[in-house]
Amino acid sequence: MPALPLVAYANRLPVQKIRGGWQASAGGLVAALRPALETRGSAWVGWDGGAEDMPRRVDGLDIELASVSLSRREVAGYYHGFSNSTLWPLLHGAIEQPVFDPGWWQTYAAVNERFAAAETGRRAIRWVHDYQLMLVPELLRAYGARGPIGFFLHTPFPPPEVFARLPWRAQILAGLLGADVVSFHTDSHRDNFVRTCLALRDDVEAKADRLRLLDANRTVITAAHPISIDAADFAHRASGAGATRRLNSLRQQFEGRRVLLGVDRLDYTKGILERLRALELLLELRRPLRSTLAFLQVAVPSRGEIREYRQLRANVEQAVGRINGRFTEPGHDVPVHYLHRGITPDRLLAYYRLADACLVTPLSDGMNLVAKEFVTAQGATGGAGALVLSEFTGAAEEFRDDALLCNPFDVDGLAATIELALELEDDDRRARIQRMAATVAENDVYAWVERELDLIARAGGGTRRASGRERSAA
Ligand code: ADQ
Repeated sequence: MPALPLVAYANRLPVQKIRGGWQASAGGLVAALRPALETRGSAWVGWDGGAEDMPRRVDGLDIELASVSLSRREVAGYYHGFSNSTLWPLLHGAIEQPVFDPGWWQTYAAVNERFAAAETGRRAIRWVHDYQLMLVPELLRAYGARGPIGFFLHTPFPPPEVFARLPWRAQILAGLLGADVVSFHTDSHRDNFVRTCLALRDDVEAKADRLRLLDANRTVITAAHPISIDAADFAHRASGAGATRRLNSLRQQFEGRRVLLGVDRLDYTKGILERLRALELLLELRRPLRSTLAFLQVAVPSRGEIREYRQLRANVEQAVGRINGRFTEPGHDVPVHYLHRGITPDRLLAYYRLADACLVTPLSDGMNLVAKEFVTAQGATGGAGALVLSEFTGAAEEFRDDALLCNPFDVDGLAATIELALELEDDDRRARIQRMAATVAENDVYAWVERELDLIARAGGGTRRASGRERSAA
């Protein structure tokens, strides 16, 4: 692990408000970065989320918080606007129409400048996260920040002909190419990025994992490092008393029914409507399943400020009502159990253990951690659940051999795959789960952090660990 301090950049700071103060938030990225950050006197730059009393330090978290405050107008333009209504749909292959608004773009650029200016003093490894901050790498370089710069994109990167629609494509590419390392979850996202750079810029040459910027006389390394979860902790909690207690009562509630599970943020990329249509078709074709199957969909409220998300919620609720209206037998349970809310970690673990099959069917998804959580929870407890997994998730690259892959746009095909998931022999399903759980355990989130930071530290030039040869290559 490299020894320079680390400055992380992400949209939000890694803390949440509790009664009487602040504490480290429970999110996966925070937990994953914490060991690397806390051992080196490090900092995290992020939006304060509107809090007026954000402290510089929080008890129990040895990280300096460099907060960026945003006005309501900035939140509207930078966050709801350009990040979530322009870049998010564009990066997911324009499955919803991206909105191109010059005012949002200007606000996004101005807010990215504020993030970049927040912390430039010390020599450090700078690790910038995700689509909200795509201009930050170049800005850091322009502001003279010392030390190597890495960027990790948590979403997919689309093919050049889709990215090329963005009126500010040149600026976004220049922003990213300010980094020494630009990383993605998968080779196909990385290849799309490399092809886009070659198509849209005439000063770039590509050789293996290196992009040579001829005018700037610099090299940018591209990488594919799939993110993961804290597998050991997840496995431990999955078999813990809290999850087991909840599982026992769920087993009683769902007695006599096989359970299909969906767990997602309520987002149009996640393919929830397509999943419901496939279930509807299955119940239409296979009458006996109407009284022996339950579909449990947990949908975490998300981005309700944006019209497409409100529309999605209405469409999902309409579909759930339609399916339950069509297939509920009087006196029996409904086929679709729909929870529009977040749930506690133990409850989530109990659902993962309960499920006969988990339906992870996004239309497009950078990685999808739900798939990794499901196989880990099942694997740790001897489960024999099946994973139905969209081809269009990053996770499909790692689980290609053992998940039941599907094309979520093909409703008939998806219905058939769900049926197959229910029909596989238990031994076969258990063996598949064990192999997928082993893959996650071998490549956990700490391995991901280490691979990323090692590469950034070596690539950036001027760090203590970089050899002369590597420095001249960079
Ligand atoms: P997301 O789009 O948010 O992440 P995902 O990777 O599935 O998608 O992570 C969702 C997380 O939220 C999981 O850890 C899950 O347990 C949790 N969660 C979901 N529903 C919940 C509920 N009802 N209650 C409580 N917790 C719930 C983005 C990208 C992904 C990429 C990640 C990480 O879109 O492609 O995998 O970042 O890089």
